[in-house]
Amino acid sequence: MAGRFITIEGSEGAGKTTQLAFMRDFLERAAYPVTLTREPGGTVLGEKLRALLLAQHDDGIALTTETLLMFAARAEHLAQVIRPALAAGRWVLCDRFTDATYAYQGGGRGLSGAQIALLENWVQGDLRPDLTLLLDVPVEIGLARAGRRGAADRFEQETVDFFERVRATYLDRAQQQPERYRIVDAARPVGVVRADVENLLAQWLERD
Ligand code: Z5A
Repeated sequence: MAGRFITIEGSEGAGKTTQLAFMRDFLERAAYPVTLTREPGGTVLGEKLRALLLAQHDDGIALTTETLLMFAARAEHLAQVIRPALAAGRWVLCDRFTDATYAYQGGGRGLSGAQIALLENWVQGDLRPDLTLLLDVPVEIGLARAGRRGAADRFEQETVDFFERVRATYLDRAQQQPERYRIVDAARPVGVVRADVENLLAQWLERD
């Protein structure tokens, strides 16, 4: 049986990494084989590209370069990790995927959705996540959480307006694709968000 591809998205400090670990535990308790991974990253080359993407560069990075590097890491991730795991019947839980490109390079930086869709179709073929959980949190709450973690990376230094556009793009995409997306109010305490996420997963498993 083919596996399932589940992604988790959200703007800065939404709690994706925290909730993804709970999701893995929840699925493993139900005896599903899980592969936990992240973007950009998830492979040796992808993690090197991630380091380049998150680092500060004196001359900056052109938007086209940034987008192509995201998709280069994604192509490697699909070839080395995601497609083999799905073919082996594993459940792939991925911290961010192409919705993040629409939100950050699209909504945040202004790249057109049509250009992102060209790369999405080329790199992924018809592979899309089966389920995407959007952890939605007001920007000021997310930034305050992320700020407690230490030095800010290249994305974390963006303006509040940038993160407002990212959040709005995610919400817009979720509203346009209700079959695939589930929106979770992630401004609440960790345990409350976890209970919601597990309920959503359980409902989705019943329906699947
Ligand atoms: N990016 C892109 O531009 N284009 C793309 O195509 C892709 C990515 C794939 C790295 O992503 C950057 O890459 C990202 C977008 C860009 N940049 N930004 N911003 P990342 O996902 O690896 O890194 P991140 O976005 O910086 O992670 P994050 O959002 O900051 O963290 P998170 O995973 O959502 O949250 P967390 O690590 O689980 O929690 C953060 C802190 O909050 C931590 O101290 C927790 O204990 C705390 N926390 C978590 N949940 C709660 C609740 N419910 N209440 C209180 N405190 C909480």
